[in-house]
Amino acid sequence: MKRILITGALGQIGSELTLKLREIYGADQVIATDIKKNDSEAVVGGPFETVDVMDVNKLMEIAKKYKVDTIMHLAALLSATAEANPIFAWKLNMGGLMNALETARELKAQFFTPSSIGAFGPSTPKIHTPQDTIMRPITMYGVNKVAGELLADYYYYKFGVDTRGLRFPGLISNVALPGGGTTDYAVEIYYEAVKKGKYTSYIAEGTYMDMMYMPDALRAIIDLMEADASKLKHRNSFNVTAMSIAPEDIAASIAMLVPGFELNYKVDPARQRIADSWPDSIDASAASEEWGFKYKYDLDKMTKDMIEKLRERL
Ligand code: AKB
Repeated sequence: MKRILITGALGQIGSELTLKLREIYGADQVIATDIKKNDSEAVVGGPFETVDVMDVNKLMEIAKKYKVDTIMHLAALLSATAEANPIFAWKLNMGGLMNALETARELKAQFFTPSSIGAFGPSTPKIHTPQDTIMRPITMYGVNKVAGELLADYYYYKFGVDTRGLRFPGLISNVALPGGGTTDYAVEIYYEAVKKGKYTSYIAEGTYMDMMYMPDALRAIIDLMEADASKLKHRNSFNVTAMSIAPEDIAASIAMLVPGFELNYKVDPARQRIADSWPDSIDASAASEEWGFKYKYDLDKMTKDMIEKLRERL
């Protein structure tokens, strides 16, 4: 039976991953942790502890208290916030990761942490970006992600920690809002479509980035963690994606369900610079071949679900 500790459990991925894992493995088997507490389901529906990932002693203490055998380390700054605070981003993203890896080593726990399309840079092939390719990111977030992938590989080779990871594209969800990412526009657009029937995008027309709906992202994490280790050649970190889209593609998909939906642009140069340095579309064939990655939601299927769920809630 798995006993899983999640850091950053109240973030965009964590809020849904915690509930999904509790559904599969049992509520008491999933220990949610975050730097702050709220009254969400992730806090009230099972064990929750307040933990700052920068505090390795507290992290170890909580992991030992619950005798965890799996650590899912999600606490991190996203690309735009990291770019605005690069020194702090290095400390939190790398320090937190190191502390979580050390905890996994001490407890001989399996380990997951997400990487990102942000690990690629302007010299990476932009279309169907291969699994193994040039990685020279120009953002602090990207530097953290490449270093993080290598560090997780190192913990496997040097200490035998069963580390695994995914290079996530922009994740679209209707539960917790993302914060400080470059791809956040692709979530905001749905909220504004339902609330106001229009949206002003900070990402320019014609800017393609990979995206994936949260249910597919959760399934990918679970499938990778359950995958037969002997089949994994890459471990950290697999390209995964469900669609390569630009703002106008999402707008066209929304307009089929929200007649008259209006998309305008007011480009934010800081986030546009980040988006322009990332691939247009990545190739997820290594993930499919090594552990059977597949996705269920394409753009229109995701749009239908997003609009239905947001209409019920807002
Ligand atoms: C971000 O935009 O920073 C994230 C990511 C793609 O890693 N959503």
